[in-house]
Amino acid sequence: MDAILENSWLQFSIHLDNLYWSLNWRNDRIPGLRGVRMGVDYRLDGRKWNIRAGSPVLDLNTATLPASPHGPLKQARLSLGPDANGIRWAVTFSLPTNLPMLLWQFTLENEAQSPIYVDRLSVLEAGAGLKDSHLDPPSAIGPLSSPAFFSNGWQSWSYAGVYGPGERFMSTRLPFFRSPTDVNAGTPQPKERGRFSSDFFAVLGDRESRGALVAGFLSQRQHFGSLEAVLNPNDATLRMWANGDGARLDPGEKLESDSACLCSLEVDSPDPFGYFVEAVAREHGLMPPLTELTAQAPARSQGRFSEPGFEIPTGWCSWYQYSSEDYTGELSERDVLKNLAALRALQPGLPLRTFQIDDGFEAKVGDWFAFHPAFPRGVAPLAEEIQASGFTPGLWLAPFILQAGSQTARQHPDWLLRGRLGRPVNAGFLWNNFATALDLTHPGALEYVEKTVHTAVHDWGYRYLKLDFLYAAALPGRPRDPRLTRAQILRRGLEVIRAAGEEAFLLGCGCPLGPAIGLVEAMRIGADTSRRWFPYFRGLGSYVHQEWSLPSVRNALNNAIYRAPLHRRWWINDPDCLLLNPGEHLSLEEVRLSASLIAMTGGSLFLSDDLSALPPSLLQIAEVVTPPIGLRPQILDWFDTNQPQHLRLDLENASGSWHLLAQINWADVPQELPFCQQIFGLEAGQRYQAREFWSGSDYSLDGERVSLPPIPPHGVRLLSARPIQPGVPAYLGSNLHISQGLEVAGWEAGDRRLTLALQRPGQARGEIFLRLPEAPRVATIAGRELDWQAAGKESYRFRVEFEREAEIQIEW
Ligand code: 9PG
Repeated sequence: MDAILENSWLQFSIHLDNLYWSLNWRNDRIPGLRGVRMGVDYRLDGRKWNIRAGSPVLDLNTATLPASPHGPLKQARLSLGPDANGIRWAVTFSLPTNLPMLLWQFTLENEAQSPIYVDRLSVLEAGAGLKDSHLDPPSAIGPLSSPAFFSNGWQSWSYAGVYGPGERFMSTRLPFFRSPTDVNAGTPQPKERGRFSSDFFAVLGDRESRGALVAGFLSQRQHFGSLEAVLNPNDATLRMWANGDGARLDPGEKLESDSACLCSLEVDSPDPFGYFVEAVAREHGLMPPLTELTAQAPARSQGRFSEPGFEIPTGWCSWYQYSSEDYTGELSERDVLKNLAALRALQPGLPLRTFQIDDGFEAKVGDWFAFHPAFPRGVAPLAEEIQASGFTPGLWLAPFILQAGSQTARQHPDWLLRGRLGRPVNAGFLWNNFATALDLTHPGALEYVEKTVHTAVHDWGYRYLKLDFLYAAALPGRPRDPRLTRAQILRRGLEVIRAAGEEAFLLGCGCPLGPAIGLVEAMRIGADTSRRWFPYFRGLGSYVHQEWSLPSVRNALNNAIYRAPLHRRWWINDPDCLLLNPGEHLSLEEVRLSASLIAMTGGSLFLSDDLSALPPSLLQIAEVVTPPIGLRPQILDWFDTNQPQHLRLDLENASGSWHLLAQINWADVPQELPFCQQIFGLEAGQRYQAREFWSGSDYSLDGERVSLPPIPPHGVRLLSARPIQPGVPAYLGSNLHISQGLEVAGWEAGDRRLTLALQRPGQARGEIFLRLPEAPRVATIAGRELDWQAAGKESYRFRVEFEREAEIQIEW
């Protein structure tokens, strides 16, 4: 007996003989899956069991069910078992009527006499590589003539990027140092070419047909999900499972998995991840449920983090100026006060809101109620001073991890998460020793976390918390409550923090992504930055250049690009700080690239230089990226390379609509990257006037390939491209804001005249460029005469100086 569910995108069928299912897309560019297998691995009385089939019974409900976050659903429920031990297993497939995706969920019921230990829920096994059993019919994915795989790393710092068939997975060459921090213990780190893994979700698709699939989970409340793919042309294999972590399922108990999801993805769509990422947001109540009505016209702007009033965080963070090469803090109260005074003196020109004290104030990581000698008064008085200076007080905490030798570890050995041999787990080689972690299933440990956060928010007065090293709650071990998975333990820990700091703004860092969704306002989505392009580690030189989770500008920017689709849907993305002062190892070009990409990917904007010693030329870079643009860009070549070169952001205001186009040179040598408007998906028939932000050069684009100067190593070409019409005035850009147009607060073009208003914080001074049909007869700013010069064909440069806001009148 076969069963079929279908909607206008896909057709899903289950075959009960041999138990497998298939998925076909009406759009034949999207890879289909045939012969998909599933299974459950568990242990009972020390023996391993694997359920793959067993007298399946199907209960089909093709009538549409009401209310779900994803709109109306059709469902098919498959019940299996009980197996020889009395373990029942069921899978519910749900097909949303209005979405190009299939969802399915496992339940497992223990009807045996003894507890079982769940190792793996295999929600999907597909492709030609499933050679481990006789499969009839054989399984297949595709066709995928030119396969590629997008991999998402486990936690904030872990690498995200795209691979092609002959490539190698970016795994660490320093597993001793990096594995505990960056890698999910349940996700393989393949070594051979063409084999890749991912956490939570991944994309498998075809670079030729431009069609792909997102495979992933809608949440990570119950389990950490892992994926593994093997890519060979026309022969791909995909596995996806939920890690049971060996959690105990007692007799009479039942577990329910997170929903697995397969979703179609159009590689060249302006928002390829939209359907999947928004489904995840809806699953967590961060976007309103889909209804018949909203399904017709998906309201892109809806959702908690895209409300017009939701402000993108900006501020200053102490870490990158006051830390050493081996990542230990070297901060003192004096440094804090000096920078506070400096930031205050920079008002109102540099309106950053949050002043965040990072690692270094505490006696030891884990001992939050004792302070480093450089902070003799503790941190409560500083919060007061920060507040009095007009900023939101921000504080770093690492509530789940314990530094070697901390008082907390010594006084409460029962709070520590321990491994099989009873020794405290290794939470990473940090602060020149092995750190360890709290066992959050111990009520005392959880209470300590609660007290730490409550104290920081309510007693000390910090309303912005950077919560770091959160992966420590999800390390493999033997928790005191063996019934909980690592994902459940982490999520419960975060729920306790959320409740203790209810009114605070929470930033997750070093955090496995899934379990934090809906519990934090912002999330670090990449490795730390540093004042270096390449990662640096204990003098190992270029041996560590392929470490993608170590601190470096390149590493931080890579993830800011690849994880841009999450921004304003799951949280506000935090790309880490913008370091302005190049120091000895960065170039000005690298600083400009950082500023450009941080601005274009829309996340938080934090500085971390010594603000009392910033030269005006560098300060100006901070000014032009403030306020943040806040939007998500398109990454045009995201699936074609592991170093995307082309970003596009479409902007619009009273002055009209324009495009911000970034072209990145990741190479270590200058490159003449070809430029034409088609690369960026701009209309070939439309003329544009473009202005490069950092050089101020302008170019006119008419659909032909233009030859532009080479881009320096690790540099960027950042163009604003305005469509132009003959005889119509246009705003061409400025050096006032990196968007080259968001500084325009009003625009009214009349007969031979133009009125525009500019808006910038503080004292603004710079140049704007206008396209006018004729040279100005009259030009004034706030009633005073305005200086201008011809700057090319029909283009004019105006030197402007004003405070906060000014009106400009031009007549010709
Ligand atoms: C404070 C810092 C900053 C930074 C965080 C985090 O050795 N390590 O593996 C390691 C990784 C990250 C790290 C420090 C050490 O940085 O991302 O912004 O807050 O902690 O200690």
